[in-house]
Amino acid sequence: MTDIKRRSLLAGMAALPVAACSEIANTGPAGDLFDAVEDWHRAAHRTLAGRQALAREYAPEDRSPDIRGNGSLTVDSDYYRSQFAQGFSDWRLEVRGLVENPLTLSLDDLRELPQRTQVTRHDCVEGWSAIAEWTGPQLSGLLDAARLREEARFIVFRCADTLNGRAYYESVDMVDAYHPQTIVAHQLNGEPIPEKNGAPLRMRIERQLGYKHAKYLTAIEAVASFDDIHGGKGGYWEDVGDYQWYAGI
Ligand SMILES: Nc1nc2c(c(=O)[nH]1)N[C@H]1C(S)=C(S)[C@@H](COP(=O)(O)O)O[C@H]1N2
Ligand SMILES: [Mo]
Repeated sequence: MTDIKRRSLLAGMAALPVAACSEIANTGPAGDLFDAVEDWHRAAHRTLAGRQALAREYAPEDRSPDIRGNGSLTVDSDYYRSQFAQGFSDWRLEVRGLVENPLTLSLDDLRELPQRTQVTRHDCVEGWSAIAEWTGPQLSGLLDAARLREEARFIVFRCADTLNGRAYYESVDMVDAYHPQTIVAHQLNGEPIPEKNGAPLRMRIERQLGYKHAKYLTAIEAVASFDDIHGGKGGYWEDVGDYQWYAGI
C-alpha cells in the first residue's frame, strides 16, 4: 500500500461517525406524536444497545490449553500451500461490494491499523467452547475506510476453503459488523493464526455462534441481499439447512 493510500485509510478510520442523537434531543416537545416517536426511539435504542453489549472478556490465564480446529482444517489448494510456506506475503483481503472505496489489503496493511486484542470464548453450536486471545483491526474501521454505500445492509465474508464441496461463506447485519468486538483476526494467543484455525485471517464476531466466524478469509463484501450468493440464505450452514442465519449469543 502506498503512503498516501495508507494515510487516507487511517484518516477514514479516525472520522468515525458521531451519534446523531443530539439532534433528536434538541427538537422541542410537540405533544402526543412526539412522545410516541420518542417511545419508539427509546425502544429501538434499547434493542440496539442490547445487541451492542460486549461479550464477556476473560483474563489471559483463563485461556484454554488448545483451540481445536472445526470444519475445514486447511485450504486444499497449491496456492494456499505456497502462501503458507512464504508467510502469506502475497495474501490479500479485499473489501468490496457496495462501497465507494474498495480496498485491497496485505497482512502488513492490516497489522499497521489500530489493533484490538480480546480474550473471549468461542461457542460452537455442536456443543464445545474454548477461550482464546484474538488480535486484529476492528471491522468497523475497514468498513468506514471503504465507505459503505447507503444500500448496503449485510456484510458477507468470503473464504478460501470448501467444505463438503461447497465454498464456505458467512454474513452478518450491520449491528454485528459494527460491534466493537468484531475484528479481522490475524493472531491467536499472540502468534500468527495456525492453519487449522483459519490462517492467515479469520473473523471474530463475539456476539455470534462459532459458525459465523469465517476462517481463511479472502474478502469482505457489502451487499443489499443474499439472493445472488450461493444458496441465497447468507451462509454455508444456512444454505445447507442445518443452522439459522441469526446466531446471536
Ligand atoms: N472458512 C471456514 N470458516 C469456518 C468453518 C469452516 O469450515 N470454514 N467452520 C466454522 C465453525 S462451525 C466453527 S465452530 C469455527 C471453528 O473454528 P476453529 O477451527 O478455530 O475451532 O469456525 C467456523 N468458521
Ligand atoms: Mo461450529
